[in-house]
Amino acid sequence: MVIKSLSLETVCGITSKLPENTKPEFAFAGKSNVGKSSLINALMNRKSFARTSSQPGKTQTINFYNINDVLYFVDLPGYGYAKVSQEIKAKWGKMIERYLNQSKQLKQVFLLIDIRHDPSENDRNMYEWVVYNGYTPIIIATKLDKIKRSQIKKQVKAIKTGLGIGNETRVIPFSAETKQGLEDIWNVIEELAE
Ligand SMILES: Nc1nc2c(ncn2[C@@H]2O[C@H](COP(=O)(O)OP(=O)(O)OP(=O)(O)O)[C@@H](O)[C@H]2O)c(=O)[nH]1
Ligand SMILES: [Mg+2]
Repeated sequence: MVIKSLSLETVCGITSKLPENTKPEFAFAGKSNVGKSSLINALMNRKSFARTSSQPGKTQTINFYNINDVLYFVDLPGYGYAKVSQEIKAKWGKMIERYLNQSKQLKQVFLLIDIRHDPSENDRNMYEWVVYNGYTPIIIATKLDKIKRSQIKKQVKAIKTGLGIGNETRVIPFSAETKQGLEDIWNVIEELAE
Protein backbone atom coordinates (compact mmCIF):
# COMPACT_ATOMS: atom_id res chain seq x y z
CA MET A 1 0.00 0.00 0.00
CA VAL A 2 1.35 3.40 -0.92
CA ILE A 3 1.03 5.75 2.04
CA LYS A 4 -0.60 8.91 0.77
CA SER A 5 -1.81 10.31 4.04
CA LEU A 6 -1.43 9.51 7.66
CA SER A 7 -2.36 11.16 10.89
CA LEU A 8 -2.43 10.38 14.57
CA GLU A 9 -6.19 10.78 14.72
CA THR A 10 -7.10 9.73 18.23
CA VAL A 11 -5.15 9.38 21.45
CA CYS A 12 -6.97 7.63 24.27
CA GLY A 13 -5.92 7.84 27.90
CA ILE A 14 -7.12 5.67 30.73
CA THR A 15 -10.47 7.40 31.00
CA SER A 16 -11.03 8.37 27.36
CA LYS A 17 -13.95 7.19 25.34
CA LEU A 18 -12.80 4.90 22.55
CA PRO A 19 -13.49 6.09 19.00
CA GLU A 20 -16.17 4.41 16.94
CA ASN A 21 -14.21 4.17 13.73
CA THR A 22 -15.77 3.01 10.51
CA LYS A 23 -12.59 1.69 8.87
CA PRO A 24 -10.75 -1.55 9.69
CA GLU A 25 -8.38 -1.48 12.63
CA PHE A 26 -5.14 -3.40 13.12
CA ALA A 27 -3.81 -3.47 16.66
CA PHE A 28 -0.28 -3.98 17.92
CA ALA A 29 0.18 -5.38 21.41
CA GLY A 30 3.22 -6.44 23.36
CA LYS A 31 5.57 -5.83 26.20
CA SER A 32 7.01 -2.38 26.65
CA ASN A 33 10.09 -1.86 24.44
CA VAL A 34 9.35 -4.86 22.20
CA GLY A 35 9.14 -2.65 19.11
CA LYS A 36 5.44 -1.83 18.54
CA SER A 37 5.98 1.80 17.58
CA SER A 38 9.01 0.84 15.46
CA LEU A 39 6.90 -1.68 13.54
CA ILE A 40 4.16 0.89 13.00
CA ASN A 41 6.75 3.37 11.72
CA ALA A 42 8.13 0.73 9.34
CA LEU A 43 4.62 0.01 8.04
CA MET A 44 4.01 3.72 7.54
CA ASN A 45 7.43 4.09 5.95
CA ARG A 46 8.35 6.82 8.41
CA LYS A 47 11.31 7.07 10.72
CA SER A 48 9.64 8.43 13.82
CA PHE A 49 6.00 9.30 13.27
CA ALA A 50 5.00 6.92 16.05
CA ARG A 51 7.14 7.82 19.00
CA THR A 52 9.78 5.27 19.86
CA SER A 53 12.15 5.23 22.76
CA SER A 54 14.96 3.26 24.26
CA GLN A 55 13.18 3.92 27.53
CA PRO A 56 10.32 1.50 28.01
CA GLY A 57 6.87 2.81 28.74
CA LYS A 58 6.81 5.45 26.03
CA THR A 59 3.38 4.70 24.64
CA GLN A 60 0.99 5.08 27.56
CA THR A 61 -2.11 5.70 25.54
CA ILE A 62 -3.99 3.92 22.79
CA ASN A 63 -2.97 5.70 19.62
CA PHE A 64 -5.04 5.45 16.46
CA TYR A 65 -3.15 6.19 13.25
CA ASN A 66 -5.35 6.90 10.26
CA ILE A 67 -3.73 5.49 7.12
CA ASN A 68 -4.97 6.86 3.78
CA ASP A 69 -8.48 7.16 5.27
CA VAL A 70 -8.64 3.44 4.56
CA LEU A 71 -7.52 1.76 7.78
CA TYR A 72 -6.16 2.34 11.25
CA PHE A 73 -3.08 1.16 13.07
CA VAL A 74 -3.71 0.95 16.79
CA ASP A 75 -0.64 1.26 19.01
CA LEU A 76 -1.54 -0.29 22.37
CA PRO A 77 0.28 0.60 25.59
CA GLY A 78 3.13 -1.77 26.37
CA TYR A 79 2.74 -3.99 29.39
CA GLY A 80 5.27 -5.29 31.85
CA TYR A 81 6.93 -1.98 32.52
CA ALA A 82 8.37 -2.35 36.00
CA LYS A 83 8.47 1.31 37.00
CA VAL A 84 4.73 1.74 36.76
CA SER A 85 2.57 1.27 39.85
CA GLN A 86 0.22 -1.70 40.17
CA GLU A 87 -2.72 0.67 40.04
CA ILE A 88 -1.70 2.23 36.75
CA LYS A 89 -0.85 -1.20 35.31
CA ALA A 90 -4.31 -2.42 36.20
CA LYS A 91 -5.85 0.61 34.50
CA TRP A 92 -3.86 0.05 31.32
CA GLY A 93 -4.94 -3.57 31.39
CA LYS A 94 -8.56 -2.51 31.68
CA MET A 95 -8.11 -0.04 28.84
CA ILE A 96 -6.66 -2.71 26.53
CA GLU A 97 -9.40 -5.12 27.58
CA ARG A 98 -12.06 -2.52 26.89
CA TYR A 99 -10.62 -1.92 23.45
CA LEU A 100 -10.46 -5.63 22.56
CA ASN A 101 -13.97 -6.08 23.83
CA GLN A 102 -15.59 -3.03 22.25
CA SER A 103 -13.95 -2.39 18.92
CA LYS A 104 -16.26 -3.22 16.05
CA GLN A 105 -13.59 -2.66 13.45
CA LEU A 106 -10.69 -4.66 14.86
CA LYS A 107 -9.62 -7.08 12.12
CA GLN A 108 -6.36 -8.42 13.44
CA VAL A 109 -4.26 -8.27 16.58
CA PHE A 110 -0.52 -8.53 16.15
CA LEU A 111 1.16 -9.70 19.31
CA LEU A 112 4.82 -8.76 19.38
CA ILE A 113 7.40 -10.90 21.15
CA ASP A 114 11.16 -10.25 21.16
CA ILE A 115 12.66 -13.06 19.10
CA ARG A 116 15.52 -13.41 21.61
CA HIS A 117 13.33 -14.15 24.60
CA ASP A 118 10.90 -16.82 25.69
CA PRO A 119 7.39 -15.42 26.22
CA SER A 120 6.76 -14.06 29.70
CA GLU A 121 3.77 -14.58 31.96
CA ASN A 122 2.44 -11.23 30.71
CA ASP A 123 2.84 -12.33 27.10
CA ARG A 124 0.89 -15.50 27.81
CA ASN A 125 -1.84 -13.51 29.55
CA MET A 126 -2.07 -11.11 26.63
CA TYR A 127 -2.26 -14.01 24.19
CA GLU A 128 -5.05 -15.63 26.23
CA TRP A 129 -6.87 -12.32 26.46
CA VAL A 130 -6.83 -11.83 22.73
CA VAL A 131 -8.03 -15.38 22.15
CA TYR A 132 -10.72 -14.99 24.81
CA ASN A 133 -12.06 -12.00 22.92
CA GLY A 134 -12.42 -14.10 19.81
CA TYR A 135 -9.33 -13.15 17.86
CA THR A 136 -6.48 -15.30 16.60
CA PRO A 137 -3.40 -13.16 17.03
CA ILE A 138 -0.53 -13.19 14.59
CA ILE A 139 2.75 -13.26 16.46
CA ILE A 140 5.44 -10.88 15.29
CA ALA A 141 8.86 -12.02 16.49
CA THR A 142 10.67 -8.67 16.67
CA LYS A 143 14.32 -7.59 16.51
CA LEU A 144 15.19 -10.34 14.08
CA ASP A 145 18.46 -8.54 13.27
CA LYS A 146 19.67 -9.26 16.81
CA ILE A 147 20.05 -13.00 16.31
CA LYS A 148 21.98 -15.21 13.92
CA ARG A 149 20.14 -16.71 10.99
CA SER A 150 20.85 -20.18 12.35
CA GLN A 151 18.91 -19.36 15.54
CA ILE A 152 15.67 -18.19 13.94
CA LYS A 153 13.97 -21.58 13.77
CA LYS A 154 14.83 -22.45 17.34
CA GLN A 155 13.62 -19.10 18.68
CA VAL A 156 10.35 -19.25 16.73
CA LYS A 157 9.78 -22.69 18.17
CA ALA A 158 10.50 -21.42 21.70
CA ILE A 159 7.90 -18.67 21.21
CA LYS A 160 5.32 -21.19 19.99
CA THR A 161 6.01 -23.53 22.87
CA GLY A 162 6.03 -20.70 25.39
CA LEU A 163 2.63 -19.44 24.28
CA GLY A 164 1.26 -22.93 23.81
CA ILE A 165 0.25 -22.36 20.20
CA GLY A 166 0.04 -24.80 17.34
CA ASN A 167 0.83 -24.44 13.67
CA GLU A 168 -2.47 -22.65 13.01
CA THR A 169 -1.05 -19.48 14.53
CA ARG A 170 1.35 -17.59 12.31
CA VAL A 171 4.66 -16.32 13.59
CA ILE A 172 6.32 -13.69 11.41
CA PRO A 173 9.93 -12.81 12.22
CA PHE A 174 10.50 -9.10 11.70
CA SER A 175 13.22 -6.50 11.94
CA ALA A 176 12.57 -2.78 11.99
CA GLU A 177 16.24 -2.33 11.12
CA THR A 178 16.41 -4.49 7.99
CA LYS A 179 12.64 -4.46 7.27
CA GLN A 180 12.70 -8.24 6.92
CA GLY A 181 9.16 -9.53 7.31
CA LEU A 182 7.55 -6.19 6.53
CA GLU A 183 6.02 -7.36 3.27
CA ASP A 184 4.46 -10.40 4.93
CA ILE A 185 2.83 -8.16 7.53
CA TRP A 186 1.55 -5.75 4.87
CA ASN A 187 0.12 -8.68 2.91
CA VAL A 188 -1.90 -9.77 5.93
CA ILE A 189 -3.19 -6.23 6.45
CA GLU A 190 -4.11 -5.63 2.82
CA GLU A 191 -5.95 -8.91 2.61
CA LEU A 192 -8.03 -8.19 5.71
CA ALA A 193 -8.62 -4.51 4.98
CA GLU A 194 -10.66 -5.17 1.85
N1 LIG B 1 17.86 -3.76 16.62
C1 LIG B 1 16.53 -3.51 16.64
N2 LIG B 1 16.04 -2.62 17.53
C2 LIG B 1 14.70 -2.40 17.53
C3 LIG B 1 13.82 -3.07 16.63
N3 LIG B 1 12.58 -2.66 16.88
C4 LIG B 1 12.66 -1.76 17.89
N4 LIG B 1 13.93 -1.60 18.29
C5 LIG B 1 14.42 -0.69 19.35
O1 LIG B 1 13.81 -1.06 20.58
C6 LIG B 1 13.48 0.11 21.35
C7 LIG B 1 11.99 0.13 21.66
O2 LIG B 1 11.25 0.25 20.46
P1 LIG B 1 9.78 0.88 20.45
O3 LIG B 1 9.29 0.74 19.05
O4 LIG B 1 9.77 2.23 21.06
O5 LIG B 1 9.02 -0.14 21.42
P2 LIG B 1 7.51 -0.10 21.93
O6 LIG B 1 7.04 -1.50 21.94
O7 LIG B 1 6.71 0.87 21.12
O8 LIG B 1 7.70 0.41 23.42
P3 LIG B 1 6.60 1.12 24.38
O9 LIG B 1 6.00 2.27 23.64
O10 LIG B 1 7.42 1.51 25.56
O11 LIG B 1 5.59 0.08 24.75
C8 LIG B 1 13.96 1.30 20.51
O12 LIG B 1 15.25 1.67 20.96
C9 LIG B 1 14.01 0.75 19.11
O13 LIG B 1 14.94 1.42 18.29
C10 LIG B 1 14.40 -4.01 15.69
O14 LIG B 1 13.73 -4.65 14.88
N5 LIG B 1 15.75 -4.18 15.75
MG1 LIG C 1 5.61 2.53 21.68
